[in-house]
Amino acid sequence: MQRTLILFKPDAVQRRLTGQLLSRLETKGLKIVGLKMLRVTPELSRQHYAEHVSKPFYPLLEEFITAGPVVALVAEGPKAVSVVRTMMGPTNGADAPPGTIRGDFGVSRQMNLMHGSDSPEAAAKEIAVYFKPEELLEYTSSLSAWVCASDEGK
Ligand code: IDP
Ligand code: MG
Repeated sequence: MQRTLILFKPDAVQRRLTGQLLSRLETKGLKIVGLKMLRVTPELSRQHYAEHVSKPFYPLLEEFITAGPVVALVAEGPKAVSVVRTMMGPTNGADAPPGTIRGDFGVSRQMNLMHGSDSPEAAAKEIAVYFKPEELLEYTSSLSAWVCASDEGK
């Protein structure tokens, strides 16, 4: 069982796609254990995108990610990190295949709607950055029994 950090980026919120994106995650069978709306500050952007801060595209990326509210979520499920990365598709919406979120909703390299942690290690760090422990809810979902077998976790 894994957890991953997801952001619906400002383009997704402004385009009123929050419901559709959340629905895709829920329909896939992921369990939402944390959910909130916030504004990414320049400081948080530098922390979140530390690996990209020195790249030429970073100033525009920071401008974009801080330009409006984001929705932050923690989703839980078997292989949640890779499941969400596969659902999102490649970074550039123009290259992302139909059926992926970036492929179905966008054509941009920057405005690609969604962030998903790229490894379990990154997920642990990012979850701790965006959520306090008490903001992550432990609960039993009665549908879990019909989402995967008992030896795959609930
Ligand atoms: P990822 O979100 O698919 O993991 P990364 O390469 O980690 O992609 O880049 C982080 C974010 O930075 C991307 O999701 C996108 O919003 C933006 N980005 C990545 N590469 C470029 C670029 O070449 N130009 C502009 N923005 C970019
Ligand atoms: Mg990345």
